[in-house]
Amino acid sequence: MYSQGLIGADNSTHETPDFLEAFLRRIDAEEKIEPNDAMPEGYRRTLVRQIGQHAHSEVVGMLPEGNWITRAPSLKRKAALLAKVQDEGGHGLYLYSAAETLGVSRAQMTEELLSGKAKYSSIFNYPTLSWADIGMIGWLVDGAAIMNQIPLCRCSFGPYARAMIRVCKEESFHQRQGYEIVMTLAQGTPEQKQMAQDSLNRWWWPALMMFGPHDADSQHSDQSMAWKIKRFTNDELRQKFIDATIPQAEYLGLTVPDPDCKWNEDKQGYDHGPIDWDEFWRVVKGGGVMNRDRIRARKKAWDDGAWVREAALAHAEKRRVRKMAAE
Ligand code: BYC
Repeated sequence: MYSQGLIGADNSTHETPDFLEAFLRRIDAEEKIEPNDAMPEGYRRTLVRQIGQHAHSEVVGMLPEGNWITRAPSLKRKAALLAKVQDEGGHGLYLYSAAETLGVSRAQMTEELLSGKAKYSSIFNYPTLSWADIGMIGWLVDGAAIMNQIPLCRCSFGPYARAMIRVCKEESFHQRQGYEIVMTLAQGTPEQKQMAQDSLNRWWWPALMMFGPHDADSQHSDQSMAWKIKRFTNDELRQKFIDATIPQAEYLGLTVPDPDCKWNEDKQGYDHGPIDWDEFWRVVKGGGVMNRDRIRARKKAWDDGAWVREAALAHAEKRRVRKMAAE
């Protein structure tokens, strides 16, 4: 379908109606847009915002799980958790690189994160209070991330879509290791099962919030769908996640903390109770339990890493000068 009427016309001189129409024709023909292609400024800005926030989420997401590396209950669990946290760091790097192809530097993106201008996923502002939370993050948080990211493998912007293919493969392993941790607890002693249930009670609603506001309140969805950056709306993905996850909870013998969650024969999916959007916006705007800690940790990491960046630049400069002298 030709998605007329949703083009983000900008004041840029090259954004003539002919240019914008030709751009949308490429999108509608499922052509990938590459970094050096001409693109509307709004398309570029939307991608920088989303990919940058996605990268920040991966890196900030290392913190709640990193908190448990020294306290993992066995060597096997520690090794798997270490590898998972390292994978998340790698995802952040692919994503920062994808955003850099759009003309924004990693330093700029980091500055926006540290100043509070750029967001990161609300989910990482909740604390990890027990070992069960590590299982719950893998099962629910990576599960929600996969539901959101599989369609991003078909995003119209080539570098983002390609980065997502590898990310999704790794997230799928993360989801399974999380589910296995929760299964072990759910099949363990009554205290272990209770620990898993308590953790599910705390993480269920924040996991549903990861998909973003209801469609009616989503500022960017219509335009992002027209540009094929997003392929499904926030509510569509949230529904798919609920439908996939409730049978998994039933298999574990755990119950989601939502008395209104029931199978609806007519829609062939589960209904759910109201989401506390006041809590969501409070957390997104910095009022969650862990917001300050997370930003403080990222600022410390950035400041502590200054000497590495300086040394790498000095080394690159030295090589450049030597190469020039040799030519
Ligand atoms: N948290 O118009 P909307 C992971 C913001 S990490 C915070 O619907 P859009 C993992 C939104 O940014 C997975 N903010 O926006 C890592 C916008 O504000 P701005 C992270 C949120 O962009 C470690 C405003 O609300 N995944 O996998 O069309 C361990 C209005 O929203 C949230 C991604 O980042 C939120 N939950 O849709 C384990 C996926 N939701 O920007 C796992 C890529 C909304 O105007 N991102 N906002 O200031 C996306 O798919 C989309 O950006 C979203 C939001 C679906 C999140």
